[in-house]
Amino acid sequence: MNLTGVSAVRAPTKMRTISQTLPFITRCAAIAKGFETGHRTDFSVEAEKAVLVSVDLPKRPWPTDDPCDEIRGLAEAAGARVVGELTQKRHEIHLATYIGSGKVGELKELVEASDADVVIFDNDLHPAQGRNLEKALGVKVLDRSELILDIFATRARTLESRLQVELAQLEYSLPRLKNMWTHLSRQKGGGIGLRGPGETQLEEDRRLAGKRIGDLKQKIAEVQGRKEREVKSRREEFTVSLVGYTNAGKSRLMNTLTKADVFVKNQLFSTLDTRTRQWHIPDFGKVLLSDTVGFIRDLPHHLVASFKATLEEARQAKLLLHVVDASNPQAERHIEAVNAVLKELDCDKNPILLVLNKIDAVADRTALDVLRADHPKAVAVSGLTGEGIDTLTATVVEMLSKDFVEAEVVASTSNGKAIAYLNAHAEIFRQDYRGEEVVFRCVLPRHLVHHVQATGATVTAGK
Ligand SMILES: Nc1nc2c(ncn2[C@@H]2O[C@H](COP(=O)(O)OP(=O)(O)OP(=O)(O)O)[C@@H](O)[C@H]2O)c(=O)[nH]1
Ligand SMILES: [Mg+2]
Repeated sequence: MNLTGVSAVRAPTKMRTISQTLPFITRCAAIAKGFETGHRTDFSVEAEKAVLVSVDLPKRPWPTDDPCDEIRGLAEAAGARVVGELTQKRHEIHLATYIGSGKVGELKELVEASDADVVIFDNDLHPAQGRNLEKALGVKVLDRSELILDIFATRARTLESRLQVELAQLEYSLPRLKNMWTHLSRQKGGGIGLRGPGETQLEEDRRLAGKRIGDLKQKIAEVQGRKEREVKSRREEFTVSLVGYTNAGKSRLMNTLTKADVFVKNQLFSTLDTRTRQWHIPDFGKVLLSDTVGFIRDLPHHLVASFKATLEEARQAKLLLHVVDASNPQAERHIEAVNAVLKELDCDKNPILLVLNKIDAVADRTALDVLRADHPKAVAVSGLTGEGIDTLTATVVEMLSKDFVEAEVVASTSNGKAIAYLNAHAEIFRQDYRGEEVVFRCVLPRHLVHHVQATGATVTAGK
């Protein structure tokens, strides 16, 4: 059988191992919650056989000649085994089923032939479309946002990220409740204007879901407040955040720079929680480096909103290192997608240094030259081999140093506060005693000048 656009069945992919501890608890909670509220929270695809569908639309064209590349990575990251793929180019979506009826027939054949348990769309479906497709295909149908939410749900480890994911999932599901119950009440013979059981249930579900959303928002606000205070307390430090597309190599770079041992894996969304480590730069000092959650194109909006607390470090960082996998043919698109999320998070005003990573793995040197030409200020490195790390370090120092001032500070010898402050935050070249006074010649972070002045010391800049 030769089905147009259907790729050969792929070899089985490896099963998820890292998320096997938490998902069970998370899922039980999700299922219990779904049971309580009557809405579908089972986005899970772990260990399921999946058929992928990608639709090319004028507004959302395929980025590569392998249209399922990214959704395949996502499905595998969620633990699914990809058993088939189907693609279609359309001018506009089919209102009822997203893809045309002929294609639905083809998809059904593929699902049956491959004995698939789930169909995953690379596009976002309207709830009614998902439902119609499920009816026609006889298997669970998920869209891209649901899949991303599932990955986040199974990877969330800290209380903070679990709260954030639950909120995103609930907010995603809430507008879908109505459709679901309208559908059921129609099945039960209820009609417009009739307050059938579905309608009562819908109200009850909405109330429960709304209450839970309120509780979650309050808890997240508490976490966010704590986090903001914690991050602000580090404002006297040099804070640098690694941001970038998922799988760009942020965690590997963090390990290379700080000799840390954070989790690195060739899969999408390995990191969900921000980790901060000290990075000692010789002749400069201590920098606090944070590794953050990766971004992806079309990241579900609710997820971005709820992950603001996790990204607080990035929001308040003095410098962002935007890491991009330069060996990926989609590097330029990844840069655009990351910039869009940074904008949404209000991080785009922070100084940003683009880091072209994985240069050891670049097969097409011309593509790298194009990237370099388009981003002349970018630094090319390999987190794996260490190539370019010295240049990266020097550039970071240069960018952070812009915020420095050479100064002469005069303090009373009894001003222990000023002396301790300078010892902690300044690079001191000379220290002379003049009677009751001590004179420091030092380099001081510009934003700390007023803190030194507040101790009663006199600061004369530019000496
Ligand atoms: N060849 C090569 N591979 C690299 C390099 N840096 C990272 N990798 C690999 O790329 C994969 C992803 O690396 P991570 O550091 O986990 O990527 P990440 O950006 O933290 O990914 P998420 O946390 O999922 O967003 C791993 O298999 C790494 O070993 C590099 O410089 N060269
Ligand atoms: Mg990571």
